[in-house]
Amino acid sequence: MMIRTVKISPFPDQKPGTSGLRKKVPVFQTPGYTEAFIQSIFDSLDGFKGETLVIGGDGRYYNRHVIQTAIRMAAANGFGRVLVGQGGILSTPAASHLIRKSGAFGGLILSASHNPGGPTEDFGIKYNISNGGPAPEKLTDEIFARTGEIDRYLIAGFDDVNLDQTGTFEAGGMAVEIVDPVADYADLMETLFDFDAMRSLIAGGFKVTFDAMHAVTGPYASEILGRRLGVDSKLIYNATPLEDFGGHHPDPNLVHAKALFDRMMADDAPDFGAASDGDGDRNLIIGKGIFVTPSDSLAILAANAHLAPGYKGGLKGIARSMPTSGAADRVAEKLGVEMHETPTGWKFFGNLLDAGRCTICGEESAGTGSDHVREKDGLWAVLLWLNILAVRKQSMIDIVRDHWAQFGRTYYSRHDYEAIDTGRANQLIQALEGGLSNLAGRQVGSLTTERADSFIYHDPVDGSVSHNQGLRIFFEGGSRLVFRLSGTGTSGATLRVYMERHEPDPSLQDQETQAALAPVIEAAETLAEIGKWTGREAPTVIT
Ligand code: VG1
Ligand code: CO
Repeated sequence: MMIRTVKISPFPDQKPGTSGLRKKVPVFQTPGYTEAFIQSIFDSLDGFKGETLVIGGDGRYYNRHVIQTAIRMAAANGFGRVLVGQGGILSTPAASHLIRKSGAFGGLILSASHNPGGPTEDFGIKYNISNGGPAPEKLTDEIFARTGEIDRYLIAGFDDVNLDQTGTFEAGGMAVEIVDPVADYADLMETLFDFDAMRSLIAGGFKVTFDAMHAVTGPYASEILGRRLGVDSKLIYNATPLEDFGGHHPDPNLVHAKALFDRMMADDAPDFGAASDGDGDRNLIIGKGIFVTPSDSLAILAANAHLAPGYKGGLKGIARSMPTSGAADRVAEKLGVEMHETPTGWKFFGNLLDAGRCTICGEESAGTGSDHVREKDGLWAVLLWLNILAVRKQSMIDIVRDHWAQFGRTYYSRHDYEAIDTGRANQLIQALEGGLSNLAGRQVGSLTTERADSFIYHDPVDGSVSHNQGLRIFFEGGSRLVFRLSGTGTSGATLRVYMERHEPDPSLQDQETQAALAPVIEAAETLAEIGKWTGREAPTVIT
């Protein structure tokens, strides 16, 4: 086999963010850029000679090109086998499952998730380790250090492989297996959930709709919801993956999945609606006439998970990212199981899941998952909801209201200020952080601050410590405000402001969210002077 060693100079901007390296496509197209990052990953790993690497992506523009590059580089670097999703497609949770099931050394997931796709839009590369989960921070730090000194990459000289035909062949001395991206994952779902019960629910007239947003979950939803569960194919929208997601943001929130939201609020709405994101790890859940916040969804799923066969033995614990609301904490308390609060990003859940310290995890950004894989999993959340609905035989709205009556309602919202000036965003955070230590006891409108800090995470499994994971301000009475800068954006900075307030009284649980949170929203402006620093009068996205 011909292996070329190509000389390159380091690129200074290859620091992995919350979930891998994300840049605009033209940046990845800079000669040597993609190769430098992939080689830096390989150079940071030990002992993969002859081992298996899983490769797949969310189907966005540039996916096929980078897959070919990654296959040639895997061969040149000495991997023994690559498993590649047919057509270059693997949802993030399916890739996680495939890594675990095949005993692979690791995997490359090519995705910029919920970010838009196309020739001038976003692309991303992420490395997952042998447990199927995102590389932990220690490894992403090593990869970044390596990108600063790299001077060559290795690539084999064979032609493009045919990604569209399943089968096994040899290329450059390495086995290349093109696999069905859906089948194994769909089978895994059948081991966790009661498909008979869900089929009867749907056959009995319970209407389910799903919006795949022209992203990777289309084929998964068509197989699992359509063929295996009997959901009417006309109710599975945008099921064909497109390289530019049809020009939309494949972000399942109330702004970008507004069409689904509107359908679910109509008089003749289906009973259950859901959507997923670019790479299939996020979920949006909407019942007829009721939007369920991701934080509430995590809590309700955790409280009812035992109704599904895969979780009938109960939960070992629950984990949530710090900005996620405290709704799940109340469930953990009632169940008498461990509750963990981690920094933003799924990579922080891996240790807890591997150590058996939690079963279900979630993030406020529409990510929920369990120990069945080591990624968040959009369709998994949809199926757990459907399994619970099939057993409880109640409407979504009744299940949600019951939950609030029992545990209280946690009003929750996130305000995003996208593409703001990076320098100003950093100044805002610095100014706010500088004042945190003097904040206790201050009157802010109708609220009084209780304490404030910059969140530090101590991983209870490997003892690692992660600093600067978001600024938290707690108010008397239990309201909370969190500020952090996004680690997934590709233009300027994005400020995220997270607000929550707990309301135990059932007679006060029917308020409009922004109105219920008004004092906390005002406090955010007073304390952080968002308008002054960002020059914006209002958030770009409210979820
Ligand atoms: C965002 C979310 C975070 C999520 C991450 C990756 O990160 O807030 O909860 O884990 O995206 O999700 P940030 O740093 O922009 O806030 V996905 O679906 O991109 O893999
Ligand atoms: Co995603």
